[in-house]
Amino acid sequence: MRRYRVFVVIVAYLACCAFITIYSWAAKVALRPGHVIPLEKEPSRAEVKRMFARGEPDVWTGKDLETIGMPVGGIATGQLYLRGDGTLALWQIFNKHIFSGYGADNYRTYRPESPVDSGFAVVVSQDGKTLARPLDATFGTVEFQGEYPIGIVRYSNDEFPVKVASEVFSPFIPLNAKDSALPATLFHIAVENNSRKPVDVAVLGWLQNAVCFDSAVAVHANRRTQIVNEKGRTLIVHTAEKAPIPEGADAPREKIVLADFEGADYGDWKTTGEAFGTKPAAGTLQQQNPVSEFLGKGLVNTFLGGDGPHGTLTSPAFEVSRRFINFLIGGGSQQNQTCINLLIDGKVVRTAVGKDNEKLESYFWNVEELEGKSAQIQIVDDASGGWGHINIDQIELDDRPAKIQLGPLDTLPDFGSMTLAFAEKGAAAGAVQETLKAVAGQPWAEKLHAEENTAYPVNKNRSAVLAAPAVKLAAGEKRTFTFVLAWFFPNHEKGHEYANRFDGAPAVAHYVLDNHKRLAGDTKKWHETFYEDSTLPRWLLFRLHSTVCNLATGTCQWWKSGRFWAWEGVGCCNGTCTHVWNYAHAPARLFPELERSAREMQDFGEGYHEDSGLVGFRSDNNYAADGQCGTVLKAYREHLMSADSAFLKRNWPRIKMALEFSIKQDGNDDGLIENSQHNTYDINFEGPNTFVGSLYLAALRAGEEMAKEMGDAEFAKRCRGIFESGSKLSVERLWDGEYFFEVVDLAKHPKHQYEKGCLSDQLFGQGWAELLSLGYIYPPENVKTALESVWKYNWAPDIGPYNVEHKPERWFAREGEPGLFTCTWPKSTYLPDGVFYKNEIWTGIEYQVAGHMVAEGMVTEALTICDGIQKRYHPAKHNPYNEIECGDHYARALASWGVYTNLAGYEYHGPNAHLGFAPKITPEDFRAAFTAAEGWGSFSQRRKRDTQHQLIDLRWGSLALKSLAFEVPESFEKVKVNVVAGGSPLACQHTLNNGRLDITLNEKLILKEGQLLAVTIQR
Ligand SMILES: [Ca+2]
Ligand SMILES: [Ca+2]
Ligand SMILES: [Ca+2]
Repeated sequence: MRRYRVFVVIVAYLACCAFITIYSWAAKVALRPGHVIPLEKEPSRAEVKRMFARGEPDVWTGKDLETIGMPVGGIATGQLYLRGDGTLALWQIFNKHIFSGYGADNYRTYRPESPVDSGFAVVVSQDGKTLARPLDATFGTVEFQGEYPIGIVRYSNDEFPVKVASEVFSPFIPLNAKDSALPATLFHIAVENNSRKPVDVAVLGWLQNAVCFDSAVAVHANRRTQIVNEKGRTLIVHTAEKAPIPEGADAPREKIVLADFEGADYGDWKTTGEAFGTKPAAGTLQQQNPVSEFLGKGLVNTFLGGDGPHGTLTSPAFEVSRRFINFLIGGGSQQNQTCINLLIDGKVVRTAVGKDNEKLESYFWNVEELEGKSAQIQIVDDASGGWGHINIDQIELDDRPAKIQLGPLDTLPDFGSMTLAFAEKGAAAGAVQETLKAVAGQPWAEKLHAEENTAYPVNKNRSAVLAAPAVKLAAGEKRTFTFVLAWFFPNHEKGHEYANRFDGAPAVAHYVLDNHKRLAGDTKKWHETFYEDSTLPRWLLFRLHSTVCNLATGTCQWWKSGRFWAWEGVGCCNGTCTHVWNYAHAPARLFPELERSAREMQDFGEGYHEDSGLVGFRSDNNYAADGQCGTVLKAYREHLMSADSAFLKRNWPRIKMALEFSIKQDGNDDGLIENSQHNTYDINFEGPNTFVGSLYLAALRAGEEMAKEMGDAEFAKRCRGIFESGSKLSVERLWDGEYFFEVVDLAKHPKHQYEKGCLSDQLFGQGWAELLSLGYIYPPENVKTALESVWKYNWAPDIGPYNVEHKPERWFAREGEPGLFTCTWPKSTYLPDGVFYKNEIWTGIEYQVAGHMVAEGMVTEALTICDGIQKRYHPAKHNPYNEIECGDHYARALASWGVYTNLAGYEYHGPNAHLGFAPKITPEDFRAAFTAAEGWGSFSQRRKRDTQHQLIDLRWGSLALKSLAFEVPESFEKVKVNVVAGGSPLACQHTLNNGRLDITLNEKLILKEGQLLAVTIQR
């Protein structure tokens, strides 16, 4: 909220009138043939009405349920999905690096898989008959409603006397990162007697022991399952433990060498493709790093002709006649692509991959349960990129496992514990057995075990079950059963923050239940404040908050050291990349402590270069121009979201040096960076441009503000001077009348530039400046016109025609769907070798642009862009919670929060205890949640002809306030201001300038949870 425009959207759907003005002249522009994006594309009146209407939450049923996978684990504790039918899926909680892909394959329609068996069933007895149904798609009618973080699945069936609503979530409390990062999921299973007669109801819950999930095939160990009664609760506790190597009476038989690859050819093994050639390799191949630790003189090595070729090598059938299959393995680490498989009846029953290392290492499969079967070994090279090959040697059948370097059992990444806890005392084992007997024959019940303490070989999958004791429900009566699923896998390479606080899954479950009222209560309070208690369109709230779930996926980690670390997308592109995270605003506003840790421990810690001020963009030695400037902006944002100036004081010298690094790139202090600028499009811009340039100018403004606060007047002045020059020169040299372009010598730099193109991100830094209340960095009229041009030239209601002309590298939108292109050349020659990803649609850029549009009053356009994302991610097509770019759950999508805060015209300076709002949508009646450094709550505003009422309702934590700012209509030329907190009037001063009302309280106020601050402005 920086300035106050004459034009304010008063009645939502009147906004579409604005289009008429914008587009009356549009048809006059001469467009390049091939730029097949319509200039006229205002949404219909009905569409506008729908988008602006408050609406109801989406409820999905039927086929739509299949794509849904809503993250329901704690932040940075792995990735556990709640599927549309209420079952759990994915289960990526075992510290394995799961690479979700570079994007090309991610955007597809599929049902998330569940490799771990778990579930709930409701068992009812009525009139001497026992009926049971599992809580899944087979129940009958199933409805899913999921507004992150809370998923609700409703089950009903006319043939079944009870209906069920299952509420599933992990505690999620803004500003309380630790309680939002619990490796646990809560289930509130509400069962209601739908019939006219009493009914006895029991709820069963089960969970497979998946400890040693990946290593089970390669370790000699036992899994153990116990049913534990403690603290008035019953828990299934799954662990694993060492097992003795079978010896003595059961003497090991002589080993059988299946293949040593010492022959002149592959013998009776059969090859396909080119990768294996006609004979084993003699060692290292051409252009390959040294291959070592194979046996004898030959091995399988598919680097024949480099990584490019594919192929398979398959053994003849053999009998599995020993307990283990031992072999040596090296090469690539890609699942299913650079692997060795054990096939039975042609189906893969064991698989192993290399570690992106040429050295061969011992590995083994435990195949005890397969003894006597006929099997084949198949070696696969189905990869062409880096590490697209596999090395194998010395395959043996043996009764002893090879000595491998997996390390002791309790250090394995997937070693730990899992639990399913019932919040009360469960039924006794005997009673559970009786229930199981009563439901025998149902497929889900067949595999369940109710033994109280049992150990079994680690490669056996067993599911244990517990039961809530049967209770009688009268007709219409309802009862809620509370369960907690918890996991504890501390052996992540960098450790888990959660492991600092707990010693096992049972401890996590007990913590959740000991604090159940507060954890569930605060989570629901946030959900209610954000979704229910708001005037914003419900679909929009869904969309803007859905991306926050990325924090609870494989994209994010919170290390034992306290450092927040992230990929770009799940398992893809490491190092909390500064330029991708440049877009992510949600974590900073919801969990500022996580972002502060990334600044201090990475950007100004491990990735910081003391000598130069360079911030390695993946915590390395490499410079990204946008990431470097963005780091300064993030530092200022983290300061604004702090309760005091301690963060800024600690980091200021390094923040200043980081900015000076960018000033050095500028070279002559004129405010334009002209040299080579590596950036988020994975290329370098080679001339002045406003993508990096606006970030640079915004960083200078942030530097100026921080320098002033730190009493460094000289540096503040220097920043100001460079900023003013850069702002002026950008307009002089980079403005084409409609938008900002790049000045570059294409003869010298023919590739990767955008030159006269219209880049959607051309005002990225201006959008940042808006979010940090830094004001205009270019003249307002240029900013508005450029944003309108981005809409005009880059927004396509149907991306099809343009993508037929100009194919994208990756499709993140399909024909018929809307989207905002990264870059187009509406008026000049298309650059086929221009900036990478030019023809792609990235939700992160769309949110970035939409957020900025909101700030500029282009609310209809902004909502249309967000609605486009909502349409593309409808569950009929895609998982609505998984916005994809380079990998699943891509971090850039966290830009959505910028749209949200701009809709409220939110401005905040924690250390100054300043809070302001200027709603950009329905300012006459506005209500929305907000967060501050130490508290969050609800802001509402009501505007009438002569009065404007503001209410700040603090729902959680505390809020220090010394000054406030609001926007009033132009007609309010002189006002009276009345501030009341906790029922008492507060003395204050105010100033009114151009519709901006600044209020300064005489005394600093600390608003406490549950307290209200009311401001009445009287004209
Ligand atoms: Ca060999
Ligand atoms: Ca290959
Ligand atoms: Ca310069």
